[in-house]
Amino acid sequence: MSKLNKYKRFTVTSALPYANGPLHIGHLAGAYLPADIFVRYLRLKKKDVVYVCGSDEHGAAITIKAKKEDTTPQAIIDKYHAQIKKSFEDFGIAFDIYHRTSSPIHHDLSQEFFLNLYEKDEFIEKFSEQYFDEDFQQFLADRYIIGTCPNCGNPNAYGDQCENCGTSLNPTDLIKPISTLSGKTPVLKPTKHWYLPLDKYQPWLEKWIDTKEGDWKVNVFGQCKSWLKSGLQPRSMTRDLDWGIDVPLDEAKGKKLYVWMDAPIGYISATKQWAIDNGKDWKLYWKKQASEADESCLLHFIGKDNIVFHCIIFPSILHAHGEYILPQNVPANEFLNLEGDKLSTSRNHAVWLHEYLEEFPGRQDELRYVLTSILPETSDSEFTWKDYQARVNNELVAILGNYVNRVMILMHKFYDGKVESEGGQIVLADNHISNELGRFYGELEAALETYKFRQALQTVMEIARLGNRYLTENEPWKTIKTDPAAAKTTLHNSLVMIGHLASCLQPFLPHTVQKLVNMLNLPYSAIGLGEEIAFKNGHQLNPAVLLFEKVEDEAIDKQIQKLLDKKAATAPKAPEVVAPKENISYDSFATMDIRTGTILTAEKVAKTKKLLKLTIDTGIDTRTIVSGIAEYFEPEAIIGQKVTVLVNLEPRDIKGITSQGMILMAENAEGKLAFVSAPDGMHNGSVIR
Ligand code: B3M
Ligand code: ZN
Repeated sequence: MSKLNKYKRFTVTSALPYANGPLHIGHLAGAYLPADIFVRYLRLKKKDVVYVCGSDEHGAAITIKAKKEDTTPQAIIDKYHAQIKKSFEDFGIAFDIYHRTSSPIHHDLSQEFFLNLYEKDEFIEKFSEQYFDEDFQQFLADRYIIGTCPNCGNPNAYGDQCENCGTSLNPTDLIKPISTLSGKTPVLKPTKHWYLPLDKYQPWLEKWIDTKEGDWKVNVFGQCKSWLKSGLQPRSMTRDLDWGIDVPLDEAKGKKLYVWMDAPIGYISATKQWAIDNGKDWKLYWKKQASEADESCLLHFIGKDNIVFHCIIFPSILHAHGEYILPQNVPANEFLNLEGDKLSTSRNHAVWLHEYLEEFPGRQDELRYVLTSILPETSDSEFTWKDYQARVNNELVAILGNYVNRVMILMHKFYDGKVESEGGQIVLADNHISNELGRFYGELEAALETYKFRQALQTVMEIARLGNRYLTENEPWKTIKTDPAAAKTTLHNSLVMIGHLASCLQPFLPHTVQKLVNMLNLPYSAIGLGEEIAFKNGHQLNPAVLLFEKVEDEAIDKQIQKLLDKKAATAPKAPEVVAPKENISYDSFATMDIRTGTILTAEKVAKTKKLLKLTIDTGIDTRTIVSGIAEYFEPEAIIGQKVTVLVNLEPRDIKGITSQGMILMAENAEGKLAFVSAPDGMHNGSVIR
């Protein structure tokens, strides 16, 4: 505990997942598994730690999902909160509390924060033009609007953030904004909102972020510096939405808090609830104390798309409030990919945690091991099922499981599983092993404390490798006949090493450690971190059980096939195409006179559903054409539309109107119609041939 040693108390958070869908391995690798490992380590170091999380139940992510599933936001959050909570429990993420932001305690605290800043006059109140969807009569905040990111050119940036480059945005920053409700270009309408003056906090933020240089991961620090460099803008903390926490002001009736204003406060409200449930004082974990030495070490584990909110916006809110501590570190991870492609909820390209737990019962630690081995700590990384199989079979089974199994089997074979030690208890009697273990512990702690969990796990595996080598070199199955005392020493030393393995594996593979202590016939509490287990004379070991089983090709092929099936099911279908007509001569084609034109007027033909009466400028003349497109186009919407016209079609009488020609339309297999129009710059009357 080098740098972290000065803290006696830790407040650890993992990003609150939106309760709008199940968890997948990308979530685990981003914000949960690293935090869980770290927290388990802190607990082993006997630190006072609270580890909080919960469901993020507000914002457009929830209401959009409700609309999609044709249900209420409440039904969505209830369903997914329960599912997510259970998956975390079954997988073994050791939160002290998994709370939810729909709880009254959270609503109260969020409003309290807002009012605190409001009363200090921190917010800028301003009327501004905001995008509004006229079809849906709704202002378009956050995920209700997409467009091109002005920073990186991503065409699917949201109104509050581009997930590609992480930049936080305002809807009016988007190039070519489109409403996700109607698919149309929204209009601007004035509305009042309360803005957090990030520009005012910028000098303070700069100073604070600079103190983190060399301490924070380079990706996190670098992103912060680049946002600061481009200059921060005030950011609205309120929204025109009907789902969320009410803005606690009379004049803001019907408005809600921005979800990123309330969600991080969820960490605090979760801690409050935990404190109530456990007779603790939540303030010790969140508020500034009389002396800095008494303050808690606040750590936010997140994925890289949440950096701006945890490093710029939430710290600004905490700073403006004044009574709260700031994050000591924000060890954000990059993204995990799957089988060569981005993980995607909408395309169903994911390994869902609840499905894994069902299909691989009792194999949580296999997934924990593989994900820890490939955590996207410094750059994006990739999960493949073949790699999962290889790591389980070649590392967990062949190295770790095999070592433990060999020692346990021999202990039972030679001594009926009983420790017989003249000295009263086993003492590790091998200098080389002692030195190596000392080195491993040093490396392990250094890696864990700098959030290098991949490296930390590899160090633990070094102990198993060392054990295997030691057994192979000393061959107790041979020396048992030639030098029984030497065989016993070898096996006793090996047993001590298994104790160390159990100790070091605790942050990583808790279910496996449970199996190990059962086999060793010890209580879980008997194994501290780095403390040697003193096996007493006469101690009886339990029968050997296999720690891991081989993953067969069949199981892996099934998973790969499942992903392929999902891909096929969500891939856009090839459009149906109408069968071709018989050939015609060039001459019959050449008889058609097709021109470009423009619709000048359009009106419905009375007492018909399908017909529009159009006046067309054909370049040759202005004429009337009756067209059967009224079900697809509003008359007002097509005035000025460029069209192509078959001008020498015999005039026809339709509903008492003489129609002089025909407008050409493209029609797809679903009957969708579109105008066929010449490119800009073609004057009316241009010939099409
Ligand atoms: N729910 C975004 C996400 O799931 C958001 C995190 C909140 S953390 C306070 O990526
Ligand atoms: Zn971008």
